[in-house]
Amino acid sequence: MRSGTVAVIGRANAGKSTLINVLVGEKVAIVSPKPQTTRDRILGVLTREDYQIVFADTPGIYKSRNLLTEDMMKTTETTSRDVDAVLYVLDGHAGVRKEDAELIKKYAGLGVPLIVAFTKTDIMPAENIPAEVKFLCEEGVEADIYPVSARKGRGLKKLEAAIAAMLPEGDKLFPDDVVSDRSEKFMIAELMREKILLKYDEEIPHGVAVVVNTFRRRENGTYEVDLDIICEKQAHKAILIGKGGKALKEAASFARQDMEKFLEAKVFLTTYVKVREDWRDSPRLIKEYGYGEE
Ligand SMILES: Nc1nc2c(ncn2[C@@H]2O[C@H](COP(=O)(O)OP(=O)(O)OP(=O)(O)O)[C@@H](O)[C@H]2O)c(=O)[nH]1
Ligand SMILES: [Mg+2]
Repeated sequence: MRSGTVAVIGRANAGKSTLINVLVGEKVAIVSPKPQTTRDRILGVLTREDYQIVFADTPGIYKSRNLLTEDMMKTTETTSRDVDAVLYVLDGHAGVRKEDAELIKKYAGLGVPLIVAFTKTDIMPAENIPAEVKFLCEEGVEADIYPVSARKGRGLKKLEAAIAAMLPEGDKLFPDDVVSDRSEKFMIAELMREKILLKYDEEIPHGVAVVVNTFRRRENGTYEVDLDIICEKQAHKAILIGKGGKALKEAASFARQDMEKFLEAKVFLTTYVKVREDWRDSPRLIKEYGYGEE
């Protein structure tokens, strides 16, 4: 039996969480087209007959602009130092940059094995792949590179086998039926945040935190969920709610549908929008909303 933890690292929006979700076979982390979707370290567990891979999803590498993003970068750094292997995710569609080569070399120097997943190959010309790989080699990258498409499910078997081969011999870290280290309540808050990332532009979702106040399973099997959507400015609150409450109603309805799928039960969702000026620069509020290092 092989088992161990693999830090999944790469630039923001590279496709890390998407890749983990397809490898694990269940949604353990939210995904969006905007950078900085993942804010916490989230474990996703893949158990097979002869190995168990514990993926540690991390916030994408991004220039930090406030205390929250600074904390997110710290999470990524500490996660990369406490694992058995590193999977560096490259966005093939966005193209490989010198910065990627530098980052790969940096993480390869940490003393644990590292491989590279070159993802989103479904939305780039296949003939460009060799040139990108050549560029990385010329920049001094020695790691093995696996082209994959999380969306089309291409190249995943080979990647999975290569990841498993990097792990040490050892007992499973999690029971067979566990896919994530996060609670249902955490996923509920994240699903709400995912819909906000998808529905609103630029600064609005990045300044949003979701806090679940009530998460209760009623006797008849339905769930009562009551949450706060916290934003940074009065103007953002108005945009979040929209004319006659229409925007929020739509976002909440999308979120509720996903919550119902996730919990396999009917959900009664109530949402409130609150303003907390500059919470992303308040150590106290960042902690209160559940971000930053444990
Ligand atoms: N076409 C295509 N799109 C992909 C693939 N993988 C991810 N995406 C898209 O890329 C975007 C970013 O995906 P995420 O998984 O959220 O990326 P991430 O690296 O976790 O991003 P952060 O958490 O912000 O660092 C989303 O719109 C995904 O749907 C892929 O294999 N093919
Ligand atoms: Mg992510």
